This record gives sequence, structure tokens and C-alpha cells, in this order.
Amino acid sequence: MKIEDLRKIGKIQYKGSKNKEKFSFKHYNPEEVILGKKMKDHLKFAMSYWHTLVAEGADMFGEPASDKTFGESDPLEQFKAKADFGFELMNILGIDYYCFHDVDIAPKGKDLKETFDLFDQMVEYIGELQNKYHKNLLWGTANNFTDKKFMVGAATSPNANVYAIAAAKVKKTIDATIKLGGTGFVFWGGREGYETLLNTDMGKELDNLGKFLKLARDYGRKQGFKGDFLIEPKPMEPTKHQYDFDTATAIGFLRKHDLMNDFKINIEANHATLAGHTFQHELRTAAIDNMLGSIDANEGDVLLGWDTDHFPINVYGSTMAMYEILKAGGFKNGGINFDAKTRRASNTVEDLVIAYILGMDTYALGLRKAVAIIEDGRLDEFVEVRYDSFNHGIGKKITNEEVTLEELYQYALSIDDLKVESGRQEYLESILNQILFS
Ligand code: XLS
Ligand code: NI
Ligand code: NI
Repeated sequence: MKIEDLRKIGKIQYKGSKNKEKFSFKHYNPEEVILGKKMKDHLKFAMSYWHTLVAEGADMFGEPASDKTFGESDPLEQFKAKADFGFELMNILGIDYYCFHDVDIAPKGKDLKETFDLFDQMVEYIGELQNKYHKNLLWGTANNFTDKKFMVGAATSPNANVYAIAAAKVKKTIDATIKLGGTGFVFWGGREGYETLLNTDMGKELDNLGKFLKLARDYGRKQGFKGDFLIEPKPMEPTKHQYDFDTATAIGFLRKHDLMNDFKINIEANHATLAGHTFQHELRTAAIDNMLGSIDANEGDVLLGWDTDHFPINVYGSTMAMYEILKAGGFKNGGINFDAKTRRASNTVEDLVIAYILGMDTYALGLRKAVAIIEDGRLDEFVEVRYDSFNHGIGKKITNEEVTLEELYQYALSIDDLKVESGRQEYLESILNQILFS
């Protein structure tokens, strides 16, 4: 891939839904105001550094199929060229944010000390690019899963030295996140889980993980970090069972360790479906506890059982996601990170740009349709009426916790005209289709 190919494509403009040019937005019109806010501020799109600038399409059966050396052979120069390409890509797409892991942005040194020095140099370099292009860091994270020392965990490793190295990497990446003005710091526990309980002290591992998160929180706050710490749940892959299984599990864990005030959830669509939930379910679960922080927008393949990280195309999914996000009051420190990659055979600069256009348009259209659902009002009204029995009589007493079990017993004996209303699912689905396709 070459930066000149991006410059040849030039800035992507909004041309409307009837336009047939491949390099144009059909639905994303960044400056358009919807519900009192610009589309770009509703959506807060972010580029994922790892898929976009690092991963070269290698899989378990095949070698890299896409070139991300950007014409450089010296390791540091190569990472500078990655950054140059990334910021130019954000520039032509009008993406204001990006997300990275420590290992994505700088080459590995001969030891931890040299690795950190190279990292510092690249943080400096990226800071300059940020200023030049007026871009912002959405969140940073430490990759504590790729290196073989993390094969049995990082914060849940049985080896205290590995725990210490993982902590050092988190410290370093928190420093960088603060320096680059990031508003989030993510923990995805790729290796925080187990393969078999025959060799695992699960209770100890979970306690160690809780302590690890507290150490990170305390350090970050001491350094003046005002953003959100985020847990990104995922049930499996690479480990058979990961501790941050889904949103409900992660929230339970945070509550137990008294971390609810500092942490929120970063919800990934494909992780939701791996956990056997819809993306909407995960978003709602977080929103109920005011824990909806940020999202990793992508999607899986119904026929495949792993994290395929497709760029989003499903408008039902993006509509219901944006509906949940709007209902939760929108993003504050979070945004929409495209934790997504092109298919292995889509390995040109054009493919990459088109993939981002597809993802951004899918979410822009989702936003428009979510607003249409809210303005239409029929779905919200139906749900409100459905629970109306809790607004008066015995229901009101239940709501206000003004009733005992004995009173409910007496009351139940007096019910003589019980009628449970229809849930009207198909009717509501037909409204959804009407809004989506009109
Ligand atoms: C992997 C995760 C990862 C996190 C960041 O499945 O989605 O990419 O987003 O570590
Ligand atoms: Ni992710
Ligand atoms: Ni993922």
C-alpha cells in the first residue's frame, strides 16, 4: 500500500443516496445537523490502527496477502510511514479519531527498555501528526496477548513476573494516552481466561485481575486522566473461556471490585454475537447501568463461529445500535471504532477506503433510521403502554416498594378478569421495516 494511492483518491464527499460514484458517501454527511447535533459528533468515527495499518491478512493457513510496509525497510521508518498513511486515510475519510495498542505504533526493541524508548519516539511522532491533521485519540490500550509470555494470561497469569510486565505496559500506554489527549483506556482480556480448570486457580486469577484494574485506575487518576477506563467483553477466542464473557459479567465484576465509577464498557458487535446475544442486547444491558462507554463497530458472519471483524453492512444492526446509543444520551468520551478488516483478498488501498465508506455509511444510515424510529414514536409508545399497569393500583405499589408478599397474596385472590395483552411482535417488526425501507 502507498500513501500516493490515497492522495489520488482525494477527499471523500457526501453525494447522497442516489449517487453511483464508488468514492462518495451516500448517507454520511458530517456537518448535517440531526436532533440538534452534527452527524460527525453523533457518530465520532475512529480508525483502528491494528487492522488498518498493521495486520497484513495472514491467517492460520496463509501468508500475508497485503503489504503494510509502506515502502520502508528500517523498522522505525516503517512505523512512521504507517502513521503517515493512517493520518492521511483519516484525512480523506474525514475520520476525527483513532485507537491503538502499544505494539501497533512502534517496533519491538531487543528488551523492554528499548521497546519503551522506541514507543516514546513514536508517541512524539504521532503527537505531531495529530496536531498537523487536527485528529484526536479516542482510546489507547496495551496489547497483553500477542507476545508468547502472555500465553497463559497477563493480569491473570500464574507467573508474577508476567503480571509485572503487563502492568508496566499498561503504565506506559496510559502515559501515552494522556499525552495524546485520549478520552478512553481499554482493557480487552484476550488471554485473561483459561483452557482447563485442571490447571487453573480461577478465584485467584479473578482477584488478581481486580487488583490489576485498581492499580491502573489509581495510577491513571493520579496522573490526571479524566477519561473512561473501559472493559471490552468477549466470551472466547483466543482462550476457550474469557473472564470478561459479556457485558453483564463485566459489570458484575466491576461492581464487586468497586470500579463502577471509573469504568464503562466498550461493546463490540461481533463479540456480542459470539456470546449468544444481539449487539442491541449488550448495549441495552450497559445503558441500564449507565455503563455504555464506546463501541467497536464490526459484524460477524452467521455461518462462522469466530470473530471475523467484517466492516458493518447490516442496517438493521446499525439502526438498533444507534437507537440504543441515542436513548442512552449519545457518546461522551466514547465513539464508534471500526474494529474491522477487509477480507484477505480485498488487499488494495481502494478496498480499504471503500470498506471504511461502507462502515461509515452503514452507521450514518443507522443514525438516520434510529432518529426516524424515535420521531415516529409508535415503538416507544407501544412499550410505554405495555407496562402501564405498573403506573397505578397494585402495580404502582410494586413500583414504589410499598407492598408486602402477604398483600400481593390477598390481592391475587381477588383477581377475576385476568387478561394478558398481545406482545404484537410482528406488528412492531412491520413498523420497523416500514421505517427502514421508506
Ligand atoms: C479482539 C478485540 C481487540 C480489542 C482491543 O477481538 O476486539 O481488537 O478491541 O484490544
Ligand atoms: Ni475490539
Ligand atoms: Ni474483536
